[in-house]
Amino acid sequence: MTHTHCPYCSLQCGMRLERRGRAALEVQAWPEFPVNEGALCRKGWTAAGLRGSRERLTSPLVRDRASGELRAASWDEALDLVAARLTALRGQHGPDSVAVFGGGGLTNEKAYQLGKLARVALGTSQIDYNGRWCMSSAASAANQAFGIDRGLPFPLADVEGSDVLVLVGSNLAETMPPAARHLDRLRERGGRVVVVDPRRTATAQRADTFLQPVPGTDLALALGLLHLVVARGGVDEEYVAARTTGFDVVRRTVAAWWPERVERVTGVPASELRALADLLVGAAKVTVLTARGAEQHAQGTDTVLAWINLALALGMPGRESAGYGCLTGQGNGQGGREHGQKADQLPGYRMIDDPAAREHVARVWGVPADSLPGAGRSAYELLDSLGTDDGARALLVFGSNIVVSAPNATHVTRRLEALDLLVVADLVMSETAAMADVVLPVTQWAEETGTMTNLEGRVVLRERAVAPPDGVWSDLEVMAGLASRLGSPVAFSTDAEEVFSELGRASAGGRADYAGITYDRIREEHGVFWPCPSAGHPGTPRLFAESFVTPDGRARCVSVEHRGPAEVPCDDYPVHLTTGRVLAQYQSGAQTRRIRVLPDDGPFVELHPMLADRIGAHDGDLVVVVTRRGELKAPARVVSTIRPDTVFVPFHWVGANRLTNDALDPSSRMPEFKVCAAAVRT
Ligand SMILES: Nc1nc2c(c(=O)[nH]1)N[C@H]1C(S)=C(S)[C@@H](COP(=O)(O)OP(=O)(O)OC[C@H]3O[C@@H](n4cnc5c(=O)[nH]c(N)nc54)[C@H](O)[C@@H]3O)O[C@H]1N2
Ligand SMILES: Nc1nc2c(c(=O)[nH]1)N[C@H]1C(S)=C(S)[C@@H](COP(=O)(O)OP(=O)(O)OC[C@H]3O[C@@H](n4cnc5c(=O)[nH]c(N)nc54)[C@H](O)[C@@H]3O)O[C@H]1N2
Ligand code: SF4
Ligand SMILES: [Mo]
Repeated sequence: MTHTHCPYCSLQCGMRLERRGRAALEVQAWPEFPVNEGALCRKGWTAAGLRGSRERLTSPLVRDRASGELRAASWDEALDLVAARLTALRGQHGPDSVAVFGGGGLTNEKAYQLGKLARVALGTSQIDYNGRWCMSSAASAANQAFGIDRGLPFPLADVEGSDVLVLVGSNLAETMPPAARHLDRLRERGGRVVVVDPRRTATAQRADTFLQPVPGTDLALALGLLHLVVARGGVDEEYVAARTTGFDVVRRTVAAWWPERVERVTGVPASELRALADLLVGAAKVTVLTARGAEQHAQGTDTVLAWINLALALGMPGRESAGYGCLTGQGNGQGGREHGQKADQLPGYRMIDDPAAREHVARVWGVPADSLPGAGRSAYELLDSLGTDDGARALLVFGSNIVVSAPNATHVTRRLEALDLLVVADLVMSETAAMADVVLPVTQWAEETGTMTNLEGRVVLRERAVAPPDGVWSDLEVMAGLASRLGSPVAFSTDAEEVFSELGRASAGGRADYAGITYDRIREEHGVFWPCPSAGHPGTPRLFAESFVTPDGRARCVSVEHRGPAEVPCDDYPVHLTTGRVLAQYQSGAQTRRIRVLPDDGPFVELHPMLADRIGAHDGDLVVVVTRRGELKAPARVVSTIRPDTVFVPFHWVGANRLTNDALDPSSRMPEFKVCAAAVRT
């Protein structure tokens, strides 16, 4: 019996794994683990299904030059080949000709080691990861406003104590189902749940108040709410004066956002806005949580800043059971952004252009600080530059299925085709692995040990429960094998606990300080919250009670204006397209589409009966969605729960991202996954 955590989302639900026979595993409840109290969603209960799957990769594969097909190879052959080709490219075109792409599903140890592989063994600045497409706008906003980016600055269960919980662009009833019980308990206590979503989702059905804005207008909505809070005298002036700076400018900005103007932009009736503002002003404890619906926009950072301003004006952040938080998405979406796989970062959430940070990390790594490269390109910009004159010519992918999940995916796939060398480490033959020149089969979750940091900043331990299939290596072994073949000046450990203790030293003194966390402490304490700077430190479940992490300890109110989406509907593309998730599938589907008991019906187009009528489509008919970038044919799902001017397509299958817009947020570099202009026809 092994205590571990789910292989999928950021809730990192605790579960127990029981061995059945030689290799089979059975998932069982772990009721004592506080985050999910024994509950799991369908994906969690069925997670062991991929272990027995014939679709697991069990041998390295190398593309045969003559036939163009992938063929089995030994580990030595595959790694020697990769190292030789990377060395040749670096010799000819310099270190930035090799790029690395990571993922928020990787353990902390892997994410840390991947950053080190890039900076030390390859010397490249070109590393980024899929978290850029996830919560990066919220990260950018939280860093500006609070001086720190820990998605939730409090344990998730704290929301149960709120009087009003506002969920902006989160469908947690489908994306983290065990978390939905907090909504029910909050309401049993007499609290109110508010959901803001262009679709009346399963989450909205659990809400007291539902606002249904036009996609891409949450910023205007927040400005309008703050306008009304100011007008009603609802600003906590004492808190604003003592704990924030910059509110005067914000107050002036929102003066221009009267309810009728907001209604014109957002489609939310002024009466609903006024009712919500009254609810907020009358509440002692308000929590605002954003997720991808609000964040995955070219104005995602400013949108989050606007909602943070609202929370600050109401005097909430730092108060018990109140404040602002972001619902991070991937299993290690939080830890994955702290330890150096992001283009501009070193471990411990240190910035790569900070000389003191470079000195500290270089000392831990045993290399000179001036040997470390500077900041590289963000995820989409990195992919967009592949194979161009100043872009990389080789790409190593660990933990992302880019072909399915990147925006404007047809273009990105062409950039991958333009590479001299594509190397993919994966568990299965993902759509991206299928394009690779070299495929490296790696262990998964139950077959290896490592830590994850959940959406609350709680560092948890996944323990190995079963031996991996023959022929499969861990990512740490792959990285060590590559580093030595590349002539790395320092050794790379393959032992997760050893890597974790090195990571602790590298993070010491940084914003995300893990120095006091050990595997034993995690086992004993049901996880440890960072920052945890020393062995005797209890960890930090709650931040901001006394001060924020800015130089003067005050939160920054940053004045922002609504710009609207990069593409607005026109005669040719008259509706809004938005994208997202369904309960039974995870991300690009690489893992969950291979679990037979999970429904896998392919993409669909959700549209309102009025729109269906206008184009002459019935439920189940094939319809075509067209944008400036591509088209997708899929069955119509006619539902009255979506706005009549909006269509929704899940992104778990190839197709949705052929449609999406690669417009980027200027600060976070987040692509605009959640809105573009589209036409839909039969
Ligand atoms: N089942 C399942 N669960 C998952 C995942 C998965 O793939 N499948 N992935 C995990 C990951 S990595 C993430 S990031 C999280 C994501 O978790 P969520 O953010 O909850 O998921 P999404 O479905 O992407 O988007 C949430 C909602 O945003 C709405 N939305 C679309 N456009 C807008 C808009 O302009 N404004 C507002 N307010 N809402 C809008 C959509 O209708 C959708 O209901 O889920 C995690 N959990
Ligand atoms: N249209 C649209 N597109 C989106 C989004 C959206 O809402 N709409 N959401 C975006 C978001 S929030 C996210 S997070 C991304 C996610 O999109 P992806 O980055 O594609 O995420 P996954 O499907 O989880 O891909 C992980 C891949 O790594 C493999 N893998 C799993 N664990 C490991 C491991 O430990 N090591 C290695 N080497 N491989 C592993 C899996 O088998 C899989 O092939 O998609 C983004 N794309
Ligand atoms: S909610 Fe997330 S972590 Fe929990 S069982 Fe489902 S996928 Fe796994
Ligand atoms: Mo995500």
